[in-house]
Amino acid sequence: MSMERTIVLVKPDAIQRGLIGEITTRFEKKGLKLIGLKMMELDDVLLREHYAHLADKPFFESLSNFMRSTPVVAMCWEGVECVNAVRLICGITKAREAEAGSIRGDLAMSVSCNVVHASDSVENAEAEVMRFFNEDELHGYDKTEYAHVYADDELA
Ligand code: IDP
Ligand code: MG
Repeated sequence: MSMERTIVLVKPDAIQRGLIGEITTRFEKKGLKLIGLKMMELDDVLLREHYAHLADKPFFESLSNFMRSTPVVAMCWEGVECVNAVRLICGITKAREAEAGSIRGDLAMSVSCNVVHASDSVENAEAEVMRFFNEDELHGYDKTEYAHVYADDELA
């Protein structure tokens, strides 16, 4: 089983609505390890790269404006196969149809203002870790809780 890293962004709607703590708590309670955390402003160049798969969509401009409307909180989480686990915790893009219990399912109603971003594959997660964090902003430490979150063979 592979130890993975993934990126979560707390989006401007969540910043405005005071949901940073609520969102962070869900990943902490899941048993994930926080290895990077910062508030940052996203610029056009970064957003064009980050949302390259949406560049020709009619909503790209408003998405970009939305993502630049406040700073975001960027987090890097680590855990066994955590890329998929974090996506499940976030829920599907269209928040009003997202499963109850997920962050989007519980906290949002919109397709665009859906409170969080999460990396969607192991490959994209690694690229996004590099995109949002410098190496010296990622912290290695022994999370003693791991002994209770995982069985020994899952950590081997
Ligand atoms: P994801 O965030 O669930 O991975 P993506 O398809 O990668 O979804 O889209 C990135 C972000 O672009 C969404 O989270 C949302 O904020 C915005 N977005 C996606 N589709 C639409 C749309 O149809 N209308 C408006 N905004 C959209
Ligand atoms: Mg996406």
